[in-house]
Formats: sequence, structure tokens, C-alpha cells
Amino acid sequence: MQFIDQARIAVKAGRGGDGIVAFRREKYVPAGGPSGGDGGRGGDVLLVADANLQTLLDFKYKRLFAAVEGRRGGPNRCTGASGDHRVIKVPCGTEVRDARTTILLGDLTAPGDELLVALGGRGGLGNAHYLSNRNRAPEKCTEGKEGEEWLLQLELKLLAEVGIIGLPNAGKSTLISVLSAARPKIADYPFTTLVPNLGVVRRPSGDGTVFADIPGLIAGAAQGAGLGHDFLRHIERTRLLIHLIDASAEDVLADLQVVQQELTAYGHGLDQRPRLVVLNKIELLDSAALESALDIVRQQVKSQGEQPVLAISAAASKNLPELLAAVWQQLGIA
Ligand SMILES: Nc1nc2c(ncn2[C@@H]2O[C@H](COP(=O)(O)OP(=O)(O)OP(=O)(O)O)[C@@H](O)[C@H]2O)c(=O)[nH]1
Ligand SMILES: [Mg+2]
Repeated sequence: MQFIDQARIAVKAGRGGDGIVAFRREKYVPAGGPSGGDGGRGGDVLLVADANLQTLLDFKYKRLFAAVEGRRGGPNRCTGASGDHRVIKVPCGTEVRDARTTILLGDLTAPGDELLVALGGRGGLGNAHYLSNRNRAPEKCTEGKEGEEWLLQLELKLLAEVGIIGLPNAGKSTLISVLSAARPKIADYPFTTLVPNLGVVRRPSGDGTVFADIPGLIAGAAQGAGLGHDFLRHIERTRLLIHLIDASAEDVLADLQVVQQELTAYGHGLDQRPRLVVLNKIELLDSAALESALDIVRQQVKSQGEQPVLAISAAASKNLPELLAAVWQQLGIA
């Protein structure tokens, strides 16, 4: 499935129906008076968050969404039918902005969240409204008002509680694949992951917590190197980051710092987010090499006042229960 996380759409609410001019014509009712009905209201355009959608892909092909017009008024003071509303489904985690000013209009996070984005036009008035003592047979009516029209910018920010970050090839996708039912592509070359993967990890209580695996970060990502920091937006809403480091790398300290710098460069408070630093691929190291790698990383992490450093092997399923226990503890989940 293609993953699209940004889209622009145009929305147009329905025009209000026109009011009409009509007169009562009935046997035995001379000079029956004005009876033109009002036009119906135009339909609104609404966005609704739907838990079954994962991307903004639909908006790649369809970009214009219009609600139905209100109907004209009828004789005998009949008001025209209102236009149907247009309901657009978006994935949970969609931010909606006015495309021209980029002002935030709303953020649809929970399933069923609704946002009115274009108000339908009011119906016009029929001539029955203009009856007065001066004018017993008004010929006046008004037109319906145009519906609102807006250009919107949609941006999807995935709703994961835990984000897995690290350099390319650190084993992020492998980790999410062993912790959850997610089956992302895994390979021994950098940038295997091109779009974020979500996986649901079962807590001790049986509920699920969503983990996100995002494409690898490299030095300069904030300036657009590699896949850029574009995908960091998907971990903006996480409560905890798992920073995965390949323990068999030549310079684990450099690996640690590169990602740290990219988080800082990205901003949005990501470098302040609670973080578990985790060495991966430890089955490749003998115990002396592992101790020395752990020491190096611990020292650096301690100076930042973070949590204990963990050591795992995603591929060989080593210390995964310990990792999860640390995650639940950080999230305050028993
Ligand atoms: N020996 C060993 N290899 C591992 C371990 N975890 C992952 N790998 C291997 O490391 C390589 C990269 O794994 P991925 O999970 O694709 O890494 P990634 O961090 O998702 O990489 P990108 O998507 O490119 O950023 C693959 O060949 C994995 O099989 C591990 O614990 N031990
Ligand atoms: Mg990957």
C-alpha cells in the first residue's frame, strides 16, 4: 500500500436554494396573498476521523469535494429541501490547515472526531416573507447564498505511543517485526524502510500499544539528507522513543550522537522526549566487546540524565521481555 501523508484538497459547501415568488390561488380565496417558500440550506462539508484509514492516499486521486445545493422554495410556503452534507473520511491523526494561511483549523485524532470545514449557504427568502401592510402582493424574493469554499492542507501525523528511531540498518524494522504482527521489509542495506510502519504490541494487560518504525536517520537529515527528517513528524506525538543502535558498529558513540543531533535539529521538543537507548545485535559481540560498547554509551547517556541503557538482539530474540518491561515502566503502564 502506498503511504501518503500530505494532501491538498478543495472543499465547497452547497449553495442555498433560491426563494421563489408565488401566490395562493384557491377557489373561494380571493386575493390569496404571497406564498413563495424559502430555499433550502446548502449542505456543509465535514471531515470525520475514521479508524480504518491509514493514509491520505485517497486524496491523491480525488481532490475536490462538494456538498449538495439546497433546493428552491416551493409554492404554498414550502421550504426547499436542504442539501445533503458531504462527509469526508480521513485517518486518525490528520491535521487540517487552511492552505493559504496555514492556520490550523483542527486536529482529528480520535475515531469519530468531526470538523466542519465549509458551511453551506443559507437559502433565499420567498415572497411570503415580504408581505406587509404597504405591499399585499410582494413580487420580491432573494437568491440563496453561496456555500463556503476552502483550500485545505491535510497532514497525517501517525498516532503511535512509542517511536523506534536510529541510523539505517540498526534493526528498527526487525525489532517491530518481532514485537508485533507488523511485517515490514527487512534487509541488510540502508533505507530499506521508505515509509513508517506501525505495529501493535501487546501490553501485560492485553491491550495494545502502537509502535512506529520510521526510516533511518543520517547526519544532515534535518537539511534533507537521506530520506530527510520528513518522517520525524510521525513520532512527534509519541510519548517514548526507542533509540536503537547497532552494537557491532565501529563507533557506537558517533551513531548515538548523529541521531541525537538530528532530533535537536528537527525541534518540536523531540530531543526532550523520554528515550530508551538500546544496543541491538549484541549476539555478534563477545562479552568484553559488549561491555565496552555499553560503557561508552552509558557514559554519554548518563551525562544527559537518561534511563539505563539496554542491550538486545532483535534477530536472536535476546532481552526483549526486558526491553518491553522498560517501555511499560516508562509509559507508566503496569
Ligand atoms: N545479527 C543481527 N542482525 C540483525 C539484528 N537485527 C537486525 N539485523 C539485521 O540488520 C539488517 C537491517 O535490519 P532492518 O530491520 O532492515 O534495519 P532498519 O533499521 O529497519 O533499516 P532501515 O529501514 O534501512 O533504516 C538486516 O539484515 C537484519 O537482518 C540482530 O539483532 N542481530
Ligand atoms: Mg527499516
